[in-house]
Amino acid sequence: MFFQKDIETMPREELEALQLQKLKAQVQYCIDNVPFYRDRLAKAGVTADKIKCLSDIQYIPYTTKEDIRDNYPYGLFAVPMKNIVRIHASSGTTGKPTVVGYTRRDLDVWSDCVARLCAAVGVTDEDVAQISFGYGLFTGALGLHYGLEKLGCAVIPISSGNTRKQAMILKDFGTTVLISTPSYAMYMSEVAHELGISNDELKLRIGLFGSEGCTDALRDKIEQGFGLFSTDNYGMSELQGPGVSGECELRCGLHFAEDHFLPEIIDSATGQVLPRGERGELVVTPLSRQGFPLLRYRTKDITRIHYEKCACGRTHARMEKVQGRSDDMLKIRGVNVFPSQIESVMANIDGISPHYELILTRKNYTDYLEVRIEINDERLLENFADLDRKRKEAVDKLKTVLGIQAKVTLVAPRTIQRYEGKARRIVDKRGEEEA
Ligand code: DLL
Repeated sequence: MFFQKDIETMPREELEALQLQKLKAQVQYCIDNVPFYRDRLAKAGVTADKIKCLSDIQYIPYTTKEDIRDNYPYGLFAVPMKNIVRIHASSGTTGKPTVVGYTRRDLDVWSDCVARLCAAVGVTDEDVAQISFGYGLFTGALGLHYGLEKLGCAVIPISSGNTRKQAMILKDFGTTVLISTPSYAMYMSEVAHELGISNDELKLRIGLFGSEGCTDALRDKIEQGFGLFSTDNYGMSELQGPGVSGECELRCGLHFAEDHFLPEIIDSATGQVLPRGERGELVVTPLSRQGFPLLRYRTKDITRIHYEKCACGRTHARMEKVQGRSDDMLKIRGVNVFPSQIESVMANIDGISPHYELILTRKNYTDYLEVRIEINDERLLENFADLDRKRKEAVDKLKTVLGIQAKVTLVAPRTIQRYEGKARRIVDKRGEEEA
């Protein structure tokens, strides 16, 4: 099913002509309204007139998360605050979030993109959609919310957490579409069954999952657990949130909303654009942004793009499921966590060494983080009260910076392995439960 069929099935030639026209306009818009881009593009010698074909985008410098951070909080906004009607944010590498502003038109485009990916997997105005993403600065919940409303669904804004209540609502409200991370969906299905709720009592038919990766094994388990059709959608707050790309019913890649986003794949080490079909880092230029325009944003997500027309009729390019990241960002319970954030928290606690290990596990399809870190002075081990005070301090500080609860284990000096090359500080055991 289509939400905007003319656009979604537009012949590629027309689509690329539209992209070119929008790209030129966006470059001019950035020069006119964002001092950062005015300087950057002037230094690079780029003007809108110099962009004659889509591949001329290569002359535009990349924008990175650091650029956004350097302009914290509103330095890259292109409109006065009176035209901003919504602000979202995502966690950054230093604990300062990256802040994103939307005009009314940005929200409208956003909800169109989301409505498209929902319609593409068969969601209609007859559906009852339970949104089990956390409402807040995170873009997942409100992004899906407005897209589903635009499609005419009955939206249940339950937010995340309180899983027993989620299960009860699934059953009592006749939820047909579930929106969450895949791991939370899996957990919810187990809780529902523990409560004696069988799939026959549920009306669930579609799962719209995203914000973190989902292996085929987990997807199969969710489908069996809930008896629904599980689909994947991708996005990131800097680019708007969800709605950047999503699977259609054929599940053979995630279609970009290519009239609003121009994707490229680059070699993350050299910054070179890679030929079509090769795997590398995804770079995206939003083409319709008013509040917070970005040119060639480096997502750090690794994927590949296919340009052949899909059997569903859509002409918009498809990206493969995200295969990893070129940086060390971790997604823990849907929250972005950088090991460097943990490092900087620990560096500010007296008596704690810089040697640490992050252990990620998954139980009941929920992620857990344990930070094992050495103390500097063995004598601390003899004083339980002091040791425990330090541990609590670390837990509290991590909670403030990361927004999630972590277990902290303080260990004796020189007990954490040392590496001669690149330290392998992350022990990710989350795949083990799924196997
Ligand atoms: O996770 C936006 C979103 C919300 C997408 C709800 C889909 C559904 P951030 O919190 O900024 O935004 O995190 C963005 O999450 O760079 C990827 O590494 C990862 N990610 C998002 N969707 C997927 C997915 C939202 N479908 C970061 N598969 C991105 C794998 C995903 N990873």
